Amino acid sequence: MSNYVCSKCRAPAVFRMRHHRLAFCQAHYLEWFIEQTARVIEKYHMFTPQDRILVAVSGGKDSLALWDVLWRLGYPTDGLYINLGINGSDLEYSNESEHYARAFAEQNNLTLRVVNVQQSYAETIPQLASHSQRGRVKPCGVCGLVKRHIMNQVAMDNGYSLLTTAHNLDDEVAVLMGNTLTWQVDLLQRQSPVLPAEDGFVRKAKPFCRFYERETAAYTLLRGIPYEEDECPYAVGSKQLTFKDILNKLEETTPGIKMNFYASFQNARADGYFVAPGKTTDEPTAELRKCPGCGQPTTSAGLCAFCRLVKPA
Ligand code: Q46
Ligand code: ZN
Ligand code: ZN
Repeated sequence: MSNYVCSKCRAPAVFRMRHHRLAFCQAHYLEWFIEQTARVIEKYHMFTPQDRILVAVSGGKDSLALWDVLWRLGYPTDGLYINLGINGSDLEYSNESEHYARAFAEQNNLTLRVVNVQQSYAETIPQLASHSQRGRVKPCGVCGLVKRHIMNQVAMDNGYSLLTTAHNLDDEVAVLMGNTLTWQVDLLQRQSPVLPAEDGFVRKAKPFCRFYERETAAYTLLRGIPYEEDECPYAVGSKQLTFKDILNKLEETTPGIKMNFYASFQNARADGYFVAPGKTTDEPTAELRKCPGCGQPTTSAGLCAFCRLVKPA
């Protein structure tokens, strides 16, 4: 890296981005990263300082970086940490992650809301998954369902106008690849950097959707934010990671291909390529009803999938 100099001040660079043809020293990288986030927020009309923002925080590098950048930009934010109860003898993944989320909030004098799945619903995610999985090994489907439900519920119950998540470009293109391979038009239609609020659903935004994973990691490291370095044990061998590997190989030979894939897709989406007849781009394709159990919107005729899965503790 010492061969490169900062594009702004000519000091030795600590981080280089080939696809942008930029390299930065520590101070100018942190500055650039915050400016780029502000640009994305503006470009997609994500939110304004008048919003009350709930940041989904996992204790990992991306979500803590997002919370850090948003408060530095002056947005009013609270964090939400969901303890999934994924704790084993080798790795107390959920408890360790909670520790990092709490430490960050404390250090920066920010409010963190914590929902403990086991305390609220009597069972951990692996336990909930074990009797609803029909032989599947990974609890990720159940985990995703529970997290989406809790995030929306906490946001709606506490008057937040917006939920932000720290999905980065690598996450987005891996999902895009999966949805494209199976040609899930309804999911493609809704894979947007920002989803407007609709009856019972809070507005959602992904301010990091145009950052490569290594860029968000560099921000967290250069800012010196302690975070949970271990991955969730259930992430190993996931389809998402396989897609990420393939896309990383493509990126090595063609720098910028991930950004191109994502940006071209967003242009096509904005041009209405994935719109069902008679719909606008952000409308759900299926009709929604109110769940009689929790009040959240659902496509089911009776209880929603979450209420069928859990019983309050
Ligand atoms: S936390 Fe949950 Fe992920 Fe772990 S169990 Fe799967 S979905 S891998 S983002
Ligand atoms: Zn510099
Ligand atoms: Zn419900």
